[in-house]
Amino acid sequence: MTRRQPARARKERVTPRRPPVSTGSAARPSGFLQSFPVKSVFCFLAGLGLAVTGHRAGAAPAPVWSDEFNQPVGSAPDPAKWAYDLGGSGWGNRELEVYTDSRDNSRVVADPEATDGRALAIRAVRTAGGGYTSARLKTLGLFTLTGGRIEARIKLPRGQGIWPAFWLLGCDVDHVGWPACGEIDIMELLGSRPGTIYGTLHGPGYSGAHPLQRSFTLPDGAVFAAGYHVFALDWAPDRIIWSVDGHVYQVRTPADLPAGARWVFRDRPFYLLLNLAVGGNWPRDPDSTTEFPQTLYVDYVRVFAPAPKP
Ligand SMILES: [Ca+2]
Repeated sequence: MTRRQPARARKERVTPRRPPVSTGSAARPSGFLQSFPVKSVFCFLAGLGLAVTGHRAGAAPAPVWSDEFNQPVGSAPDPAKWAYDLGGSGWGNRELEVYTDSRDNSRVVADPEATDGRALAIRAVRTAGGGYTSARLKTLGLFTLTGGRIEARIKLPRGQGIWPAFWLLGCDVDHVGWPACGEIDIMELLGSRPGTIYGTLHGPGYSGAHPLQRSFTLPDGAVFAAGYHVFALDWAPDRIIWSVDGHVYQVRTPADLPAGARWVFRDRPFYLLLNLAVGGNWPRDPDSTTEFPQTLYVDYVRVFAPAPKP
């Protein structure tokens, strides 16, 4: 396992995530001061809402939030559910892509392999000038959660320098910084190792060179680009479980933390992200073997409420 590499890549990942030019609350410095209280209140209310809906007696096990990505082909991701991170600052990892809100980089497409025939496609494109564009979607300001089951059915891209991710970030990242805000990576893949995915926790005292991380590799040389797989996180206040297609490959509790470190995944709101990066400290840059465009297909994302307390 190359744990030092991803750790180093992630060490600076979050704090510089703001694009150099962006909109609304992402602008600094005034945007930071003005937007944080709004985001915080929203995160609190959204988290509270999830907690409330999760304890309805006798409720059927339906998602409390989901996107089936079954809008008309060509549609943008639902703006009521997803916002964009925009720009190309490298995101603290020396990534090469510029994130856009263009339909070139994110749209609903027809896919017979999707459960409902349609999926979100996040596409990394090489531009005529030799750069790359892609997309990074987030639910910040629209939906947050403090636990439960999160799952997504995803068909992954491949190739040297290709780095897709489905993950969670603490809503207070702008206030407390990273890694104090906490980061839960439900699934990351390096396109140079297309049969292996990673699940990771980053927090204060266990990021940088020492995140909590395990990988899962498909048997018999199979690759994640060959079809859809379900990546899930079962998140209780003091236990986080990662699985692929129902196979659990990692369980983490506060007992796994380094001495004196703080578990930052209890009763704090997080938001979802889906992105497709190109290059960066961990995957390294694309090379002559990398084919573009590369596409991350998402059939659905579903969030289920935490199990009621006995
Ligand atoms: Ca779908």
